[in-house]
Amino acid sequence: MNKSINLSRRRFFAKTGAGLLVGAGLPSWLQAMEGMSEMPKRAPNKASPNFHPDVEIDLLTKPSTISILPGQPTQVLQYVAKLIKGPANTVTEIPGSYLGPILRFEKGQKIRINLRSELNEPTITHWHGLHVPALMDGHPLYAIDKVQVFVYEFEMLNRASMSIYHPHPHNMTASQVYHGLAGAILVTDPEEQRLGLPNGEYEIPLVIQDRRFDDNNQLVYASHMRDRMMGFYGDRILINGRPDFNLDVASRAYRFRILNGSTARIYKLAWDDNSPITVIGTEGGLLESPVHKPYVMLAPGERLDVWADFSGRNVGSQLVLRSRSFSGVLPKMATRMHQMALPVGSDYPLLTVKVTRQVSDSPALPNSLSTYHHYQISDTVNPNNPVPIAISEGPMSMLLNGRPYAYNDVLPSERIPVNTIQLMEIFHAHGGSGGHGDDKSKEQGEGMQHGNDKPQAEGHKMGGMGMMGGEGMAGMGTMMSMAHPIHLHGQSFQILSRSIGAAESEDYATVKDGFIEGGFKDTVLVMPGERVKIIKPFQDFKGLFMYHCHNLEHEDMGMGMMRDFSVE
Ligand SMILES: [Cu+2]
Repeated sequence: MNKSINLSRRRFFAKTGAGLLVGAGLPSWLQAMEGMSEMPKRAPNKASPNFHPDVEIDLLTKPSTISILPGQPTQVLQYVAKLIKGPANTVTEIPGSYLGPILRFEKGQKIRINLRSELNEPTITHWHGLHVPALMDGHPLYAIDKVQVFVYEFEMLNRASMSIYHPHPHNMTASQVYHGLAGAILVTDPEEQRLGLPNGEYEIPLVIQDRRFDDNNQLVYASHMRDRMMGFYGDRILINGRPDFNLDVASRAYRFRILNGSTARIYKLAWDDNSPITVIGTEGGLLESPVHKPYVMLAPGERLDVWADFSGRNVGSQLVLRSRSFSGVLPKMATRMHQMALPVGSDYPLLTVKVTRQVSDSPALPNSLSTYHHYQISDTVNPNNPVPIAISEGPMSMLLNGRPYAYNDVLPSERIPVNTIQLMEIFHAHGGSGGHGDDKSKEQGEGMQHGNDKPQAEGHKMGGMGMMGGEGMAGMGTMMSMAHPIHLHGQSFQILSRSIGAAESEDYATVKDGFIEGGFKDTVLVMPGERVKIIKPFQDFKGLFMYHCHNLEHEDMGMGMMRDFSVE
């Protein structure tokens, strides 16, 4: 087993209530998870002499300090980029931010990125949203140690869209992202350029994160069992790495490229004057035409392309982007037990826009943005047999398809023939809506029973005995059930349908008008009791492509909501 991973897990367990379990002997399911987290090591990829890049970047990941709050500077981890070759606008620093620089690429560019680590623990960078070969995807298998260099070489196949770069080492993603390692990628293409959307100073990336600081301005991270179970929640909102974010604008239209870079917090974006939010794109790029929403949900890993028009507003006027109130995304049991400083689903401000300049000219919102194929069931190779992504939730582990992450532990349903388009279904295997129990989930349940089936079975038994009191197994599902932003690596997908059980419909009503359905996505928020059918292409590249919960505390820290698809 990789020693540093093992140590960091031990340290984590020692810091939390789970530390007690070590003394008592680990329960067998946890032992299984410990043993199964072993990840073989691969030599870092080197530059290929046959690859002739249009763009080359040196990307360094290192410990750093930066002033965030008044007083003492904050220790962070940071990406630093240096452009070696390519257009000058490829790398744009965000002044005063721990976030990595904005990386701008064009469709069709050949890109080389030399990632060098100065971290004291393994790391590897994943290009969340980009369609790249498995070797270039930042799989934890390729994690590098201090002073090692991993060379990425790929062609930009994505259409115009916003993606993210962030670390993806096994069990350390959440902590590295939390401490600062993340940045935005903006890809452009001729279809987007023809639209004449606001650009330059009128196109503003907005990365929303929540953080917690101690009295010395240092970042405080997960230390309690509930942080693993529910995800970690800060008590301060940072935009682009800055607290109390104000944006001075001219009285004209802007393009806001919004990314939820929080590890767990879900937002319900709305303007404080109740004017609609105009969405022109999602993770996979532009929609066919703009949609106007009273509010928009944004879960970790999701992005939004927003048209924000301040024309007609007077100099001195202000508009606040808020997160409005909603319910149902956290386990009812946990919210009953624990009061948060900045409760998830409460109403709070995110950023303030101030009109400081009058201008006479503003671009008009195009009626038509983009054309693309809408996937039909008939496009898929498995119209009657969707690939399952079953979410199971217990107090000690949350799993996908009944199993924690393990390298080379691919279920039959996780083997995907290359160059196919697949129907997939994400659902809660336990609890939540009982009304939809079809043969599919039963089959999946049985599928989990062969091989190492202990994690789920015993995890649930423990919960039933220890934490549930009189509510027992039956109440357990709904009490533990929470929302999960499920992210699939590789190509973007389209949402075919969403359905919700009657028991959850009241909570669902507080979020349902905020989902954008029409476009390409790579992360989808799955509410308790919800079933989401998606259609996803697996084209061009064979190899391991991960799927996982983008609640990063669920993805690692022992919760185990991460698996591989093997495209073969
Ligand atoms: Cu999750």
